[in-house]
Amino acid sequence: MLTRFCKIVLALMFCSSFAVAEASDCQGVMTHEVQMLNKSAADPKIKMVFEPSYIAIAPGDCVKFLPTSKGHNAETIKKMYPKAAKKFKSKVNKEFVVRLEVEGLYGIKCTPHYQMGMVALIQVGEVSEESLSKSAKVKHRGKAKDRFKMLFSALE
Ligand SMILES: [Cu+2]
Repeated sequence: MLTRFCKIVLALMFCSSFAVAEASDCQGVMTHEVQMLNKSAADPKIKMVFEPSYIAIAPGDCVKFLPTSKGHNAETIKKMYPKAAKKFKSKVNKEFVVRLEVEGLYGIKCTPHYQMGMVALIQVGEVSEESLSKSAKVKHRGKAKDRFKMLFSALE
């Protein structure tokens, strides 16, 4: 029989193995790189940007966010990722890899620069008309509004 102490230790081991699972899950898996930039390489007039800011990937692929410029991170936006998927939030200035297994559309923001329009869309597998229009209806503030309008208009 397990003592209470053993059960707690087991629980901790279980949890910590989950916490590191994301990065190691991506070894040998198709990985798509997204740069986090102060200035767009394609158009220097565009500041604070994920590049590319839209990618379509297969379920189970990984996305690697690269801190090419300083001061950025990547975080899922509320109501803009599939219900069965896990939200995530990376640390500022750190490279971050995440495996996206649940099909659907993921809205991503840089936490410090959301208002400045630093947002991205990741499409995983097929996205239904319904979930596309639901995601497009989410309200945004500042420049995020215009950037999402552009991103969604390219999808429709
Ligand atoms: Cu940023």
